[in-house]
Amino acid sequence: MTPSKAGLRSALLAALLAVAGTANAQQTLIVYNWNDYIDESTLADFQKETGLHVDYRTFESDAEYQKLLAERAPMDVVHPSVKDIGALIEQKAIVAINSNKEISDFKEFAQLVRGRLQTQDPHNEYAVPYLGGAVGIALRNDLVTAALGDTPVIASWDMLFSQEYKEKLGSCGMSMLDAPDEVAAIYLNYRGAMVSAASARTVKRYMNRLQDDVTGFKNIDNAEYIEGLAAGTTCAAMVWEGDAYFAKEEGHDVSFIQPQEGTIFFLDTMAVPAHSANKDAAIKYIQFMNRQDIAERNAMYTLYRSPHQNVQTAIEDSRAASGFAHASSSYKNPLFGTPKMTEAWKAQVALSWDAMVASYLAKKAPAVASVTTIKVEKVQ
Ligand code: N2P
Repeated sequence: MTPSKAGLRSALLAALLAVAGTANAQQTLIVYNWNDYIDESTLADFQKETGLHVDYRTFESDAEYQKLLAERAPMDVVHPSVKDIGALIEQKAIVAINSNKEISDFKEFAQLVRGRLQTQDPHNEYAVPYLGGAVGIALRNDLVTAALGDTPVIASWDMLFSQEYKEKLGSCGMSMLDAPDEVAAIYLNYRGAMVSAASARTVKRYMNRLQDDVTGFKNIDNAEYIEGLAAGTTCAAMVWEGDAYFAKEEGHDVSFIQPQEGTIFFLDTMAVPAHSANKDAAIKYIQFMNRQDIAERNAMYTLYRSPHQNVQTAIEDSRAASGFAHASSSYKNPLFGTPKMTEAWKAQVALSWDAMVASYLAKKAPAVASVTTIKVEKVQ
């Protein structure tokens, strides 16, 4: 049977679409970022300005993106923690993108950010800072006040790890980050160890203690606390600060504490995996996200800290005027970075972490049937 004209036309159209589809596919950039860590309007603007389509995906932990990188999952931009950049360079998992300083230069960044970058990427060639902040404790005030009675809220990790506080707060939902390097550094420091000088044996000893301390916690997780604080199923959680401020801004009775014993200043970056099929487009993306107006929008929206000194200063000034209180007004002590970890340190943390999680899961009481959680949507 001879094909009809209409049939020919639709075959032609299908062929044209297929070609267009291929062209589009080549222009699609796959970006992996942390959950709840962007103002999505910046993605829309990037697409509008460049015509490049972004396939935006999220991960929730270091382990997750490291696995994706190791498996060479299709990916053009990744947002690794700065503490891992040295290792990623050594493994040749990421490529130099900023040798000519066309994307960023040290001088635009806050001093603490420069220090963190320099220990991992001495010439600012491989990783461009994205957002950062403090690790601390988020409290759901109404629940905590009820559970504590006369016991005061204190700016201390004791709120999560001392017997006294755990006995009171355990029943309203406690949570710890699933971030082995950050938690290990914070916990060792809190318990009085010299974090950077700790031997593998010391790490092991402290991590065993942590194993006891997290017994009874509701979650070791990086996303559920966001929903839990909003829904009132979590009352005290170790958090990345922006998530706590965001819950507060959304109208939930949540506050953020930066513990006096000291805590981690974390910093996330943007980098291009060596196996990216789309490196030029990836560089355009990083350049765009590092632009100061875009960096400011992301910091304002997510309530994390911009690495750009002048952006952060402007944001803090406008927040001070509006009464928004950051735990600390700037990049001040007691914030410290995750130490430049030796292989032995890292290996022991990883080993102890797995043992701790296994024991935690084994001891964890079966989940309460049908707890309702509310999805926190970041609406502009
Ligand atoms: C926000 C994620 C913060 C990133 N939910 C911590 N590295």
